[in-house]
Amino acid sequence: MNCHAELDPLDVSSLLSTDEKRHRDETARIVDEELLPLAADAFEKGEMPKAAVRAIARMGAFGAALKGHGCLGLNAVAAGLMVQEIERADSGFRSCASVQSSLVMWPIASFGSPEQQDRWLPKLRAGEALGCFALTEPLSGSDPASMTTRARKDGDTYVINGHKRWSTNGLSAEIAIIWAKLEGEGDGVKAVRGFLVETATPGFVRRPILGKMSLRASESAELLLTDVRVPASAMLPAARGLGAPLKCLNEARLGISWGAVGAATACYASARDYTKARSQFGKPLAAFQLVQAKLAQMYSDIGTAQLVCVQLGRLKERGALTPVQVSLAKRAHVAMALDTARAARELLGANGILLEHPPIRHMMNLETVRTYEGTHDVHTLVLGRQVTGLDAFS
Ligand code: TGC
Ligand code: FAD
Repeated sequence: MNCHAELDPLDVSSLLSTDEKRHRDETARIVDEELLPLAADAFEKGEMPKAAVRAIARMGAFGAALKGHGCLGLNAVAAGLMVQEIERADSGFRSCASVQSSLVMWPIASFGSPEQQDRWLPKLRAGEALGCFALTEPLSGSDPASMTTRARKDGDTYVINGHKRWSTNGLSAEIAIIWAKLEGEGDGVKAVRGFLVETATPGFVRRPILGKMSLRASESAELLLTDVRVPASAMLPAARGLGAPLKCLNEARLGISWGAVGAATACYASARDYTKARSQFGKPLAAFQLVQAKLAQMYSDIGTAQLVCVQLGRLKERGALTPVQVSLAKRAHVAMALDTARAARELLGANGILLEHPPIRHMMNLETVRTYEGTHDVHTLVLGRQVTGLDAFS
């Protein structure tokens, strides 16, 4: 079941243009035919399948909202609908697409030089190269201002030293955006710069993060940089200060707000179909009031979230979307999707713990989605600051 075909309680489809519906439906078809069949196996093996990267590239989802360099140049709603469909298959697949689009291509398009854009955007769009985004460090997560990675100017080069952690796509990536403080610019957030570092550069070592119980289809890497020397042209010229990576996160968090609805939809559909087909006490599970209460909650929550997504997209299209609105939706939709996944898992009884049904996989994945791109509680504090005018971060 795609996100709209059977589950559109508030007729959100009527708010979409013909073009937006066409992109949504074409993505849904590729998701059904090519991504969904890979999802459980990829989770079990703990691998991002190359076939999934190819399918995402073929649907045009890498950099779908960018203009030029062969990108589709979609509006925010059409791009969001694509993301929603991809996460219906697996949050790990959506993560690969989000990082590539919002955290690698978007900063190159927004902060990069024409040479950087011409060199990397066509390859990244086509999925011929993957990129990763390295902000988090072992001792610097929710508080990226505390990063210790440093770049030192040395003639026509920069020399980078540091340790990054949890970089999605980091094992296969040909290019990494490394966020570091520039020596000589002080220790504050204004010293932060972004560098396009080829992962084959001497001194650049990456290691897989093993033992993950969540987002298993996604690559998570540790990146160790020891005297990594890059040309001065590797710096993103227009990225100055911590605001630059945080602007990238606004893009990715918006995608997560859409994607979480896709994951919730897959869980709802699984629970609805299962409880209609299975009988206990002489009648279908779906005929019991307690079961209907859970399905009704999912139906209502997903419908409301679909509507919020379209509103966010329209705000973005007219340049009016604020980071606080993105925080609101990321926080609310991921929490909703996790509640939905847990309730769906429960409705499947013992069979709900099996990988052959999607809820447990989505449930495990969504623990990561709740944590990355700003934890649930970090977004609570962003909203708290908006409401009170008082900063409760430190
Ligand atoms: P502060 O340190 O005071 O300010 C730094 C500068 O950044 C500006 N800023 C923003 N700009 C644009 N959009 C936003 N959302 C922004 N948030 C802050 C801020 O105005 C300031 O600019 P300037 O010009 O005054 O220097 O930061 P703050 O107090 O505003 O923010 C604190 C906090 C905690 C909200 C922020 O540090 C934060 O968002 N922390 C969470 C870190 C995070 O989300 N990391 C994600 C790593 S990447 C990832 O998880 C990828 S997962 C990918 C996947 O697989 O899908
Ligand atoms: P911490 O910041 O140590 O937080 C731990 C707990 O303390 C959380 O519950 C948090 O909410 C709470 N907390 C922290 N500060 C406060 C406070 N002020 N008040 C109240 N509570 C607080 N990062 C990248 O840079 N690139 C990536 O591609 C990337 N991909 C990821 C993929 C996966 C699978 C995962 C799990 C993470 C990924 N991340 C990535 C890292 C992610 O962004 C961080 O995990 C996240 O920002 C939280 O940081 P932390 O894990 O260090 O937790």
